[in-house]
Order: sequence, then structure tokens, then C-alpha cells
Amino acid sequence: MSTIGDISYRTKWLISKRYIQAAIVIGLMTLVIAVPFLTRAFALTDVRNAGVFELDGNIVKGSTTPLPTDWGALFNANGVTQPLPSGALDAHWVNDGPHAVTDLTTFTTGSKDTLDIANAGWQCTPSGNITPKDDILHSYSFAIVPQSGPRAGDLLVYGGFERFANNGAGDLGLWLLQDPTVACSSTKGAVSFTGAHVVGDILVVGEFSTGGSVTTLNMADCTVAPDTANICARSNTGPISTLPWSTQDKTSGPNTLATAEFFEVGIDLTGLFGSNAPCINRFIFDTRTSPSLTATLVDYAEGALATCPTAAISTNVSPSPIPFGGSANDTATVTLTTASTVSGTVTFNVYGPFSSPPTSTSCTSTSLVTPFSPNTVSIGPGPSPQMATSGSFIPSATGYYGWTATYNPAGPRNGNTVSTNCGDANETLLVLSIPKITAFDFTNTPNNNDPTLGSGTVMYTFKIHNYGASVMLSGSLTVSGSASVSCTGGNTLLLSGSLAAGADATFSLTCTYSGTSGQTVSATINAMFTDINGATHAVSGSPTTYTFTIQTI
Ligand SMILES: [Ca+2]
Ligand SMILES: [Ca+2]
Ligand SMILES: [Ca+2]
Repeated sequence: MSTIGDISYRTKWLISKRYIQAAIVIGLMTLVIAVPFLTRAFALTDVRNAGVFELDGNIVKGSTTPLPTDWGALFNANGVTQPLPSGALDAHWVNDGPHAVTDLTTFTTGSKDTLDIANAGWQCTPSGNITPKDDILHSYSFAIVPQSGPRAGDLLVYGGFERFANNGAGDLGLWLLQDPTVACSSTKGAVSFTGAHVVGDILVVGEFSTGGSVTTLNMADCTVAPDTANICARSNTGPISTLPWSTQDKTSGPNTLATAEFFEVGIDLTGLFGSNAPCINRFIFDTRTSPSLTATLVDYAEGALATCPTAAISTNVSPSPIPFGGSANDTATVTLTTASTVSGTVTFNVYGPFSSPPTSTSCTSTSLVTPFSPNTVSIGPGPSPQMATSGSFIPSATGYYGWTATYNPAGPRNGNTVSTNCGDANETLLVLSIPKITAFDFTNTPNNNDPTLGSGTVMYTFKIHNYGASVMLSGSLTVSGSASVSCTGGNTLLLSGSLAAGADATFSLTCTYSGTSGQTVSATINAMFTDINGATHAVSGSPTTYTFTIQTI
């Protein structure tokens, strides 16, 4: 059994580092933190005393501790992520063993931290012969924003891994990467990584060294300056035999980890970066020949860890349709993929008027309605989802209008910029002119409204008033019935012609009829109008039909 002692103790920040590829200077800055270890007894704690995760050098949640979670509570025996505690953003478990199986994810010897990931700077290769102390078996990640306590609102990231042996000195690194596409796996020969570094990527390095008879391991950050240090790491100071999942060790029996074969670290990214911490999407634990940036990298285990939520936006224009002269609003709902805060602005734009419902290509700079657009309103801050309503839009012409809405987050922790598309459902406003039938009557002679003689003359009159902008009328007044009926100029009176704003159009039709008792004469208005945008709609108003019955005595 090995012990850990004389753990190197140092802290180093390199806040500016450049990767040079093919004579092109790529302006990448990487924060490099050498994890300082200090040997001392420790109590159960968390990074910056956050009180949300057990950084206690073991894997399972303590039965008597007050802290809400540990690795063994985040994942089941198969590494499947379990329901996460309040404020949690993401958690992933990666299998990188067992030792006897060829590992498809190890670095080629030419891969260095100082190289960019892209352009073959990092390459992977399979290996069935990893030095036991450098062989990672499992790794895991967790991100949370505490909802209460001393670090409420901070973005905390945790990582942990198991290794196969503990003999001799050992070194490790943890990359927190923003590019979600960083990955590599090879079944034969060297394969280049996908993805690239992004300014703000983070590397944490640390080391195990042997000697002495120390049986506890700690990081200075956890206990020396617990309220201000933003990194806190631990290793197991004795064998771990209680594991939620199967693992192995070179010298112990199955499902036991010897001293210093488990490592975990917590990082307060808000403490390091302030409110604009980079959006982490991948984590990579590696083993290495030293904490140096030019160390030869050995094994790695990579997985996802999304610290920033993805935003979705949905919208609804209401009311629609509206009469010309009315107003409408658009309401946007922004939803985040994790329990995060919606905060920022929503910008609404209106396009039109169009003669038909807008499509995905309708919204152009020439159809943008100004000065109403852009109409920017604040949204949140508040827990997802949040809603924002545009200002009231009063169209100056009839027709169809298309709305779009864009969420502009205050920061990456509030999600990404996301927009609706032109022609989306619920984003079309229809503005109608409002011609209306304001009068419809008829006069019967010789016996008005009492056609007891079996025959007579009926004159129909009706009026359409235009409350809106100028329109073209169309349609008809049609007279028919089971009685014999004949109208001057035909039984159908066609409606046609323009109707100016505010004007009346009056129509009349005279008919003669004859029939027996019970037979009917009926007149129906079917009036339409076409607005200045070419859209055709029904004229409103009622009644549109009169029917009378002949009653001879
Ligand atoms: Ca624990
Ligand atoms: Ca690996
Ligand atoms: Ca491995």
C-alpha cells in the first residue's frame, strides 16, 4: 500500500498563453492553474464553503453529512446521471477502463498542452499498455449554481477520476473546454482531435508525489483560505472499498481503490472570472509526466459538461386579425435548458404589409416597419421561463404582417442569442379593412310584408359602409325561391367597384314574384372586399338573408 507525502505545494497562474500553428499566431489565452496540495487533516468541506457538494476524498455521499450530494448520488451503478439537485446544470460520467482493455483514448507523445487542439496539435491513439499509475478508469463532471448559501449564484464545476495504480509520482490535468466538438477516439494509429481551443479555456494541473508517511491529503485552498480560494481538491487518504460502480486497482482486490487512486476537485468559476465565466462544454482529465505545460500527456478521459444553458424562444401575436386602426402586441417566451436565469432583452421586428401570409423569405430590410422596429424590451431577470411583451403596434395599412423576436441574453449564463424565423406560426398579424353591411331591407307591394295575394313586387335595398381604408367590392345579391321570381336585370346583382374610406355604397334590386301559399322568395347578400394589399375577405354585418313566404287565403 502506498502513502502520499511531500505533496508539492505551489500555485501558478499563467493568464496569457499563445498557441503557434503553422506560423500563424492564434490569439488564445488559457488560464493555467497548478493545483497546490498541502498535507493536513481536513474536515468535510466544499470549494469556498459552498455547501453543495462533498469534496471529502471519497465517492459516496456521507450518511450523516449535511452536504446535498457526492458522485455516488449523481450517477447510478452504470454511470447514468440521476435526477440532479436544485441548481445543478449538468453531470456526466465517463468509462475509461478497465486496465486490461485497449484504451482508445490516449494521447500521442507529440500532443502537448501548449499546442492548439486543432490542426493535429492534439492526437489520440489506442494503447493496451498504459503505465498503471497513469491509466484513468473513470472520470466524472458536475456543474451547479447554488441556490442558497455563501456561494449562491456562483458557477461551481467539479471533476473527479479514478486511476489504476498509485505507485511512484503521478501527475494529472483537467481541461475545461468551451468548444463542444472537442473529441478523439482511435482504434488504430494516430487520429487528430476535432475541435479547437477557445480563449478562456481552463487547465488545472496537479501532482501526486511519494515519500514520507503522510496519510492525509489536502489542498491548501480548502482549509487555509476557504472563503477566498477558488480551487479545492482532494484525494483519498486511505483505501476506498465503498463504490457505487465497479472499478479496479492494480494491487487490491476488485472494487477497491488504494490510497491516492481517487482525485476530485471543485472550482468556483465565478470566483475566478466574475459574472462572465466562459461557457464550458467539455472536460478532459489527463495523466501526464509532470505538471509542466510541456509534459508528455498520457491517458485521458473526456466527456461533456455544459455550464451554460441553451435558450429557446416562442412567440404569439395577439390579437389577430385586428380591424384597421387597432393595435396588436407580440409576446415572447424564453425557456432555458437548465434551471437558469433568463435575463437580457427581446427585440421585436415587424415586416409588412403583405398581400398574403408572410413566408420565411418575406422579412427583408425593405419590408421592415419603422419606426416601430426595432422594438426592444427587457426580459427577466427571473427563473426560466420568462415572458416579454412588445410595445403596441398600430398598423398604418391593412394586410398581413410578419413578426420576429430575438432574445439577447445579458451574459452566457443566461443562455444564447436565439430568434424566431420569418413566417413562424403565431407570428402573423392580419389587419383588416372593415366594410360592413349597415342596412338591409325590402319593400313588398301591394301588401307590404304580407304577400297574401300570391303575387307582387319586392324591392331589396342594402348599404355597405367602409370604416377603413379604400377597398374594392365584389360579390352579389342573389334572389331565388320556390315561387316564381324575376328581377330587373336578372336575379343576381353583381357588386363591383371601389369603396372609398368612410364612404357608403347603396344597392337595390326590384323583382316580381308569383306563387301559391307556402312558396318562398329569398334574397342573399354575399359581399366580399379586396384591400389595398390584394387580400380578399368577407364584408361583415348581418343579416345577409331575407326570406318571405306567400300566404294566400
Ligand atoms: Ca462523500
Ligand atoms: Ca483513455
Ligand atoms: Ca484508461
